Amino acid sequence: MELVPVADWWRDAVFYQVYVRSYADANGDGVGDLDGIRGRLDHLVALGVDALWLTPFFTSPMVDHGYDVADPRDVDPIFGDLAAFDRLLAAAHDVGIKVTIDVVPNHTSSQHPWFVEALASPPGSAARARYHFVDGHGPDGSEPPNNWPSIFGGPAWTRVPDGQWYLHLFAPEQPDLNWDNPEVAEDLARTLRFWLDRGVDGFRVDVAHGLAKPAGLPDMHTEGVHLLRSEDDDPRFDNDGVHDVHRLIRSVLDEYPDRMAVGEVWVRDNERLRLYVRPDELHFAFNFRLTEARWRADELTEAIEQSLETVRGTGTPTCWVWSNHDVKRHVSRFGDGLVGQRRARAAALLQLALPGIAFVYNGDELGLPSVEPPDEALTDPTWERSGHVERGRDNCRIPLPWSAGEPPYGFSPPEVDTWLPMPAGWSPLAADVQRLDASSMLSLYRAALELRGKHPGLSGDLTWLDAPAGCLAFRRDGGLTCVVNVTNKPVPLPPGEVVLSSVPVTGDLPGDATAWLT
Ligand code: ISL
Repeated sequence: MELVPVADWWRDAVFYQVYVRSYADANGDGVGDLDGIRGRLDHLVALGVDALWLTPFFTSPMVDHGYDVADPRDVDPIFGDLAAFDRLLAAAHDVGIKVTIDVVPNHTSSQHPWFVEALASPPGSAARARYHFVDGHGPDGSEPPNNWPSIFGGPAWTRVPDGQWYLHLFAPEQPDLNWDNPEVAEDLARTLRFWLDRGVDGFRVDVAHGLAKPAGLPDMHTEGVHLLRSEDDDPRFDNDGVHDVHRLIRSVLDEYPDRMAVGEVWVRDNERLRLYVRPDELHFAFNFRLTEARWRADELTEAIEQSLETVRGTGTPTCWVWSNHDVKRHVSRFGDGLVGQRRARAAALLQLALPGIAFVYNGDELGLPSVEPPDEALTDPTWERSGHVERGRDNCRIPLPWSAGEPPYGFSPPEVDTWLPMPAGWSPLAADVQRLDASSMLSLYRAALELRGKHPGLSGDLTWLDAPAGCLAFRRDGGLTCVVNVTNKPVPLPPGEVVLSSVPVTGDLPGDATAWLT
């Protein structure tokens, strides 16, 4: 057979985000791991995804569950070792699934050797210059250098015994790197090559809009600033220097064929967001508008139009995401219970009919809701940092239920406490239950991904069609029409044959439902 090179495999790929702690636990310690993912690759093959995004599995004290990296070129023992990673990569490639991994260039762990050295070194030293060590304000320097809050709560500055302060946009255990220091760039390039040489297919760049800091570290207005999010006028993020970092990342990736980088860019302005996907920067950027839209036709339409507008003329596809490990799951955002499930089914068919890239967060395919653990079980640093005001993101990180029964539903051995408690009542959501049920969320995802992979109707651009009030309708150039009824009343469908629908359709399209027609 002649091998035809496939251009830009990621352009219409379906990525599956594996939150490594929560996907599958092979060694039975209550925490997911790399061998666990390998052991459950069959689920991903059956689902039909093209690529994985693995959240950080690097050496880490786990203050922010791995987003505090002490060694970016090794595997934390809780997740396995480099050999386990290589085994997973090989196994995924064997079944035709690409593997992309997180890279965390905004900060390190406070236990990274660089930061340990910085603490042991005097103010003004080369070791301190890899981070943002600054003298404080006030006669004795006892006030922080500026008024920035940390994203997780509390100030973004911590004072060290000799009187200097260091910057951490996240937890104090996550000191921000100084991207004006060439050593920082060299080390990132080394990390990228380390994993590229092992064979990874690409990277998800954490806090891709952070990295560069504004000259003089000016104060910000703090009124109306929320934990765990930022607005476009926030000086902590989206500074122009960030683009140098993305050009560096791209230049390294360009040394290797067929690799890509996607940035976690929380920037809402289209013009500003578009800058991240210039030809010598990120291959594509997350667009988070769907995570912020409510289940209303006007908000969904606006989110889609703006997402398409962001990339118009750039040659870059847009990228659709309902949920990830940082936001409340969309089943819950859309109302929980049967209503949330029903809307999430409609949402899945909407997402998978849109042109571009789709990210499925582990558990989306099972229709998992967000579940708040009890206070004493919370682990997100935000809970402590906010003085128990903001519960944080544990609710969307509960381990996956694999088999029917009681917690931990086959995630870990029965007697083991999972790292976050799994709720009662998840038996119907378990993967082995849904696998056998043609009407399950899992079966819907499988059917949609199968069609997406082979149906010519799902190619080309999108054209909006007239739709009844409260509905969305569009046609792909390839000929498939997608109609989403965001109301709770049936609406007539346009002529055509229904090839897939989120609920059974006989005639009209019921409320909170999506149909694909040809
Ligand atoms: O809007 C934000 C700032 O602009 C925040 O949402 C921020 O982008 C986000 O919290 C960054 O998240 C990523 O980096 C964090 C980690 O805790 C998250 O899990 C990760 O997705 C720190 O590494």
